[in-house]
Amino acid sequence: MPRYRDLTHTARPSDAPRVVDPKNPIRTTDPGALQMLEMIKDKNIETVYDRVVAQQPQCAFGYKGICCRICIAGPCRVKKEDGPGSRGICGASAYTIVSRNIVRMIAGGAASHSEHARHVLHTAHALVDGHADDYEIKSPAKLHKLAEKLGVATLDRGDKDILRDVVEIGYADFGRYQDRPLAFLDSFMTEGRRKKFQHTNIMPRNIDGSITELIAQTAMGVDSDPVNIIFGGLKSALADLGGEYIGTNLSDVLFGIPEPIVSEANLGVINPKMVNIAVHGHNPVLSEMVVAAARAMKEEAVKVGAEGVNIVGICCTGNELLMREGVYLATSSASQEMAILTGALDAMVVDIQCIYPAVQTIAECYHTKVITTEAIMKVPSAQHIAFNTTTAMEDAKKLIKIAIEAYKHRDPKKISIPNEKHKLVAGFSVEALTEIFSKINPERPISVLTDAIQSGQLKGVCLMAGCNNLKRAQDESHITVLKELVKNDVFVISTGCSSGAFAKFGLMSPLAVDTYAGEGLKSFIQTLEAANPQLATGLPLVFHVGSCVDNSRAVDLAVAMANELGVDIPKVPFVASAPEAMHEKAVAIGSWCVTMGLPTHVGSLPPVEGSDLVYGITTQIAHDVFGGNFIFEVDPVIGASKLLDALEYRTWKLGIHRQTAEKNDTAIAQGW
Ligand code: BF8
Ligand code: SF4
Repeated sequence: MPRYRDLTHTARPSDAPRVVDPKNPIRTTDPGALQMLEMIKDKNIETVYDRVVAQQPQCAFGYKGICCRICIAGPCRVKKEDGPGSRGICGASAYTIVSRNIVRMIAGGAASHSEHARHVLHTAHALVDGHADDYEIKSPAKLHKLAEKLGVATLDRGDKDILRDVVEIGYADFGRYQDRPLAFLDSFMTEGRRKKFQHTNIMPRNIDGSITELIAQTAMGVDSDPVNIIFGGLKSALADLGGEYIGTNLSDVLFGIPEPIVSEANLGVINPKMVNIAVHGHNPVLSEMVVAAARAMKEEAVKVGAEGVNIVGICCTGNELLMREGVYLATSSASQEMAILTGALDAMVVDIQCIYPAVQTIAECYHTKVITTEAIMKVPSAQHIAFNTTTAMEDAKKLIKIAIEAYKHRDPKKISIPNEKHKLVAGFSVEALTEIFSKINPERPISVLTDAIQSGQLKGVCLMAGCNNLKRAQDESHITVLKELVKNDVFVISTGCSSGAFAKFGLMSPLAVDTYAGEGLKSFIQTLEAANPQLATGLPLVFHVGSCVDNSRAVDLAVAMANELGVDIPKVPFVASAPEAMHEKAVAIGSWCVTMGLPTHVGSLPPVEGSDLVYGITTQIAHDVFGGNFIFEVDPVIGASKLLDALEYRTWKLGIHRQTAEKNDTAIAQGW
């Protein structure tokens, strides 16, 4: 059972307002977006900040998860405590309806992440088959490491041969029918987690089958047992993690393992003197090519009077390129429309996921071309250029040409770029972090982190992840949770739009360490810097580990810490937080975080409050079974305090168990 130091804190959220200022359209704290809103205030331009206000109040049945639309006898709503109104037409109870709805969100998330992974896999497959000449194996080291984990022979073999076998295993992971675990997932698991997943029967054997099974399990008239439904959901959540693992690792093989890199973030990175192209979405397969094409086409931009081509990123495509290429991050999820409103964005090239259809509506008031590139992602009126890995560079050049042409049609009167931008240091793959730690302890690099926690210098590690959700002002919860954690000496790693928030606010900079880090964290970072003089840039307050699929990197770190400490993940002082979760992908990630044994804070309530049973399973019983649990808390200060309690409890218990093991000369206790 989770325990909180403040006795007024319970597994239920505080009574902080669920939707802050429901009528206030200034629903952002991002300084770049705020400047933009000021610039357009008399222009009658509709943005996401207006639409979220227009949607208030939102449907309470949907909010609590007690509206069922799974068959067309419905929609059915749970309207009463008892009697016929307390169930759907088929007799489904609140707990059935709530659990079915939430696990279908996990299926959506798993499908999204794995679709991304499948594309990277197809690209690697095309490369080994000789149909993707514009790509290469940029990191043979990563390939060899991955092959070793997957049991693929490497001795006296060419890299393409090795990659072919790795790709085959990846494809098998999508559709395996033999009773064997998903290979990519199994390859990095701790022994304790492996046993737990087998024992609870949630170890997936494939990705596609887990998702399909879950949709079938939750169809009208199939499973009505909420516990069984939730366990089905957790199997898909683990399939989601397997997909993320494929995505991250193969992207590293094809595009390189991220290393510390300097860049800048917020709307001020849009350069009025250059052809500006925003790449938006998630998939590095396309955007890496756009970056390469832009470098090659500088002269064509100069011919139309620009100084060159400036690629800027939005959302996780932005994170992928920031991590590996140092490409500027223009903005993140909720403020994506703002990039077009600068009047200086010549094209927005999108791939998949988190792209508001509204970008096209806004682009029509400007010269900006929105270009979709994937068969499953089109927007009415936007131009579609099918992107093909076989003709990748040619396709990317076509996109740049469209942007250069659009540049000629800019309206100078409409250009207004916020002057907001901040320096940052990103690129902290687990390999990069390990390298930094190894300068202090080359034999056991991760002990540098775990020793700092056990000595009390650090309180633990927190993964901060997730989206924007405008029920509260954009980025406010990300920033507040981060400040509370670092003030209390937590080593924070971040992904996705959480990273976006920190980058845009200047908190991903070495300069922020002095201002915001507690004494323990500050001295820890200073020790790392002193041991790593080659990192001329210094180290940031918060360590960017990548895009949303790169949450798998956080698991790699948690596993490495567990192995170093000789325990399973539920005993490691490691927590997660998604202060502004929005997407189905976030529901899938949060669910596998809990299943992997992490206390996981979510700052926007998912639709589970309609069933006390489901709420109790996710926030309390999950802790007994898996060692991780959800902490649903909308107030970011209270959310952070609950995370700190979870870290403190773990460190205390770990210390007690270590002392006892040393005293009695036994192995460390594994219970949590
Ligand atoms: O995949 S954090 S809003 S961009 S879903 Fe989307 Fe959420 Fe951003 Fe990245 Ni992740
Ligand atoms: Fe209503 Fe049952 Fe159909 Fe859901 S499955 S819409 S509760 S009849």
